[in-house]
Amino acid sequence: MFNFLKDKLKDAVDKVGEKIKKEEEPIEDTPIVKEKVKEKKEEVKKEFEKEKLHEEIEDKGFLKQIKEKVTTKKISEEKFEDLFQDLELALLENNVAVEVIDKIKSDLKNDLVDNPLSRKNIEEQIKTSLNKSISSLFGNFPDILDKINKKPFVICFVGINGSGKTTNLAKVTNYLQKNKKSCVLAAADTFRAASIEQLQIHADKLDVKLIKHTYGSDPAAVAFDAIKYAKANDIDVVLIDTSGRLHSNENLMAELKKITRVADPDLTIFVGEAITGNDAVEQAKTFNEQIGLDGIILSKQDIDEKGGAAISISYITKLPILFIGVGQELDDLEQFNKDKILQQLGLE
Ligand SMILES: Nc1nc2c(ncn2[C@@H]2O[C@H](COP(=O)(O)OP(=O)(O)OP(=O)(O)O)[C@@H](O)[C@H]2O)c(=O)[nH]1
Ligand SMILES: [Mg+2]
Repeated sequence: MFNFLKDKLKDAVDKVGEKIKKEEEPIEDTPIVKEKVKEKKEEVKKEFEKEKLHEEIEDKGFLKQIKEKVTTKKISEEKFEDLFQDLELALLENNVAVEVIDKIKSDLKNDLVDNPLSRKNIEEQIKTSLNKSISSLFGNFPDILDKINKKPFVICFVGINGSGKTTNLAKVTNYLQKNKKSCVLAAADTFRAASIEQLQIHADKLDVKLIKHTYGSDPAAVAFDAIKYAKANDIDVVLIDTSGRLHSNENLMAELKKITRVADPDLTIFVGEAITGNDAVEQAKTFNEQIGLDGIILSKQDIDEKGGAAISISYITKLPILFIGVGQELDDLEQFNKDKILQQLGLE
């Protein structure tokens, strides 16, 4: 699926490139290029809506592409639109949300067009402007430890199937334990085959109590029992695993609402896969609308060459990225680091 989109985009980029090369007059006077980009933007948007794009695309990474655009492009001040069209396509190709691209464009325009630029350090000025714009997409993301303000503190993990909820719940437990917080886990995914055993393996490894019922039982009751256990045993944090569900499945979303009503979590974390790009952003938006979220864990960042979801998700949802998942092991969890992203983009 992704390869199809990749080829289409490559064709488009080649065509636009050819046009730019052929063009004698200043590029901003050629509506055909603008039109082309607009068309592509619509096409990409439709493609994302139509298809469920869950496969990794083997492509030149976003970070590298942006770096190339920024470091190799020599532009005069008049060529803002030209520069931005290249950037725009690179951003689109790498799963940056359209709303975010518009914001970056408007920031750059404000910075670069209104202020006359000297040719000498134009690249530096563009880089600074991009840095500032992308920086402003992220707020100050809190450390989860600073959020823990009551006992027991209840955290619920939600998201679509296979996004990494259970694995990242275990990683967060590991992080909390390392910071002297006692934990209990709730196996509130009573639906998927082997889900309870999967969590049991993590619980054993972490040496924490797992509260579990039988498959098919009420997940809200499991969560309730785990909280009861925490209260009786002076445990700091309850971590509730839930089964994966699509936000479009009304029955399963109703079940999730019941869990959150009964458990009344202090923190509801959406776990989304970075590699799914715009899909992860859309899912987070819908889960937020339906059950209310407090933060995001972006999983599988280690296998995401593009970075679009990382750049877009917090700006679009207004939610903090609490952690990023960078592998399958317990220690493969990192705090979101804005500077690191900017560095990888070649903007610092
Ligand atoms: N590379 C990588 N793999 C991950 C990461 N997080 C989770 N995984 C893998 O993704 C797969 C699915 O992870 P789970 O934690 O079972 O996902 P889930 O959301 O609980 O899945 P369901 O309960 O079936 O909805 C597993 O093979 C994990 O090892 C990550 O940050 N990086
Ligand atoms: Mg799971």
